[in-house]
Amino acid sequence: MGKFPEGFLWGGATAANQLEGGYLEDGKGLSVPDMIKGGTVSTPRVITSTVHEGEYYPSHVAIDHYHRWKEDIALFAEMGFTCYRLSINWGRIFPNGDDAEPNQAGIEFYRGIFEECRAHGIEPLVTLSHYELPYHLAKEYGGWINRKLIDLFVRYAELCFTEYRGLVKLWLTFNEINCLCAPFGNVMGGGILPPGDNVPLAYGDPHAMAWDDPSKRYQALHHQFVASALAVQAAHRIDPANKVGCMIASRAVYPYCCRPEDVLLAQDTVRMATYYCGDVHVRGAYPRWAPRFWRDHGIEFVREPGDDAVLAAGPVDFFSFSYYKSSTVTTDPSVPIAGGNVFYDDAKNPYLEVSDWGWAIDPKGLRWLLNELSDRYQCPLMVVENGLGAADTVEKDGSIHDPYRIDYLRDHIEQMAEAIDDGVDLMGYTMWGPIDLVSAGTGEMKKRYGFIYVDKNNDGTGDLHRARKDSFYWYKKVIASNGEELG
Ligand code: BGP
Repeated sequence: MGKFPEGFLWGGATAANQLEGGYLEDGKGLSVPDMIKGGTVSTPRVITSTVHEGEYYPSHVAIDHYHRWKEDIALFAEMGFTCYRLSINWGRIFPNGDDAEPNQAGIEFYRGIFEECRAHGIEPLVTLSHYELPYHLAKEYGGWINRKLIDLFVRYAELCFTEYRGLVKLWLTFNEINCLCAPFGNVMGGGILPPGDNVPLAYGDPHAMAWDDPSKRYQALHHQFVASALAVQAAHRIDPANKVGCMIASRAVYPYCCRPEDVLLAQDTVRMATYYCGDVHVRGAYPRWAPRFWRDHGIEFVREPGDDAVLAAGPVDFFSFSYYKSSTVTTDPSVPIAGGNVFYDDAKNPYLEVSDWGWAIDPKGLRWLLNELSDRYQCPLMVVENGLGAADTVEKDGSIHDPYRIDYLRDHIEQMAEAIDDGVDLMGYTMWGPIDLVSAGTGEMKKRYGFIYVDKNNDGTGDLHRARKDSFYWYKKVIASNGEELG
């Protein structure tokens, strides 16, 4: 097994809308996730057109990090984090997205967090857009379908680069930008709203799919690519020490069997899962197979003259991605489809266990993916999300034993070490959700990723106190030994 290099970044990742709460405090405007309610598998998430009084919206209080961030960062520091990935909620900085002046209280809130991180020797890694579009931009502009959002985003990004110059050097533009390649990306990724009230968002739900228009999604995605490339250039201009990465939801993709049809489908799937967006971000151009993909799927969108030059001029400095699971694909309809909250019509892989939410657990897939990305992009890579969503039990004495989480993370860290030995240039690892937070996919609290337990339930009850799980002490040792003691 390889060794992790000196200075390897170890930590965890969160997103503002999933942990902060304080959804209208100190001048913040409504964001798209603030309109999403529900949060159990039996009451799936829906988006409403107004906030329904008295109903439970998970982001409104979330885990109240807005008032407890010092305590939370101190716990991250206690584990020895050298890096903390978090997002800035755009609506704290520009409450409506198009305001003439920024909201000073929002700017100061994040400054406090970054200073606190630095005081603990933690390098902040900041996502500018993690499913957090100001609701006004979704409602009045149509979300990212509207080209005006490019300028509004770049203005917001420039303000962040200027305000936090010297405090933040590592940036990501759009979280999991490739979620716009699939219908469920409409709302969270693109701010493209459905008509009506109480509209389901669950993957596969016929109502959720009925209003989907792929051309609109790919238009929105194109605007994000242009905005990202402009932001990369601005970041470098404002502070040459800035490094900006892309962030792509990635998975290993396997053919179910060696039938050439399955192999071709796997190739097609990984292209659309990862390379479509990766190529634009890293190589600065759409891949050569994109025009055929657009034609075959009836996708039409506007690329203005000059856009290609902008993309070419704004390649990212590093490639970051989330990795939770692998996908197995087949053209054979008789092969059983995997169940659970999986987002894709994956075949059931007979060689892999799945999480309680149906995600295929596949550490070796991470090594495969790291090698593929390294060969293709030849740039530094970073795993900025990885983890196991699981229900935890609090014992009578308050302890929380989570060996399943330790096993999952250990197995993935081991495979990262193998990939480093394979020659992969890996910068760091921020596992997802070091502290329990709201699930992006289901809105649940029960789907916990954290080393730190938060007393909050799916219905919003709980006193929000924090508690260290067994995995907390385990990760502390991992970091202290720079990945040697995985015990
Ligand atoms: C990614 C998102 C995160 C996060 C994670 C886990 O897609 O970037 O925001 O939540 O997945 O997913 P879930 O919360 O659905 O378990």
